[in-house]
Amino acid sequence: MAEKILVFIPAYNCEKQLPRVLNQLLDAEVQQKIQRCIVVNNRSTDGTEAAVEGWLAAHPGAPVSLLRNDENYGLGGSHKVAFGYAVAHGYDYLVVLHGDDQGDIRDLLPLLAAGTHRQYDCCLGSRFMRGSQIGGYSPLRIAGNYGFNALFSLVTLKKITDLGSGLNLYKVAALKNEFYKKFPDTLYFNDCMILAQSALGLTMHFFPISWREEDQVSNTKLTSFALSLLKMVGQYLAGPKKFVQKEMRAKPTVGYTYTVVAQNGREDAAI
Ligand SMILES: Nc1nc2c(ncn2[C@@H]2O[C@H](COP(=O)(O)OP(=O)(O)O)[C@@H](O)[C@H]2O)c(=O)[nH]1
Ligand SMILES: [Mg+2]
Repeated sequence: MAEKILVFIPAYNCEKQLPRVLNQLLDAEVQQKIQRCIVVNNRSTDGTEAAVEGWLAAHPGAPVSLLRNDENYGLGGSHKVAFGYAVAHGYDYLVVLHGDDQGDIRDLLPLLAAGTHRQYDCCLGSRFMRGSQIGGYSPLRIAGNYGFNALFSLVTLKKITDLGSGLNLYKVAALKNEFYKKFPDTLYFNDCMILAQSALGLTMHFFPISWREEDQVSNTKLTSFALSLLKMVGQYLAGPKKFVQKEMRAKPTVGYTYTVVAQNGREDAAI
């Protein structure tokens, strides 16, 4: 059987951008590659769900599901929901595409066409490598990212060119043992994944993406983010294997449960 690819869109208060992100899936080549998309609404307080439902009604043939987290689990917690969903439904690969329309899923197409995704445990979109395009970031933010990429490269002894963009692909087989369960539910989840994947010997491949910040609101507070990253690096250096086992959540959640709010097509239907 052909490989099954699931797209996961984490969404929190992005009613304006989400229909544009879903429109990206209408690209003929993208449709050929993916089987389903789940939008994971992390209990948005704006019209995010109505925006998705409107889009679903306008595109009845599109295999898109709208899930709502039973509690606010943060961005990391939403990843845990999606990882669990991908395992439970037998997908081979999971693509993460942020719901606030900063990236372009078509940046993945060359990689999928070449079959590169089969060679690594994850393929991570990079905003800061040869071939990447970045718009709307301040020079300070760009410099900070390069600095942290260098620091993470040094401690992992691997060339890391992005700590957490909004376009990534994971091999589902590598997620089955839930090694990520105790990682932070916050925006630092991806950063933690990189250190953990390094400690566990999982392979990572970076590919260039285009990324823009136009009408999006970033929730990343740069100073506290930087401090949290430094703390995380310290914990990693104290013992990479112990780091992976550590409880890193402020409030451990057991189930990461969700409700399916709306769904087009059968769960196992191909596009
Ligand atoms: N800030 C925030 N974003 C969330 C949450 N749950 C899901 N997301 C999604 O996570 C993505 C990244 O968040 P964002 O604030 O844009 O961070 P940034 O783009 O890295 O500065 C967006 O697609 C959000 O819609 C959450 O609880 N808080
Ligand atoms: Mg964003």
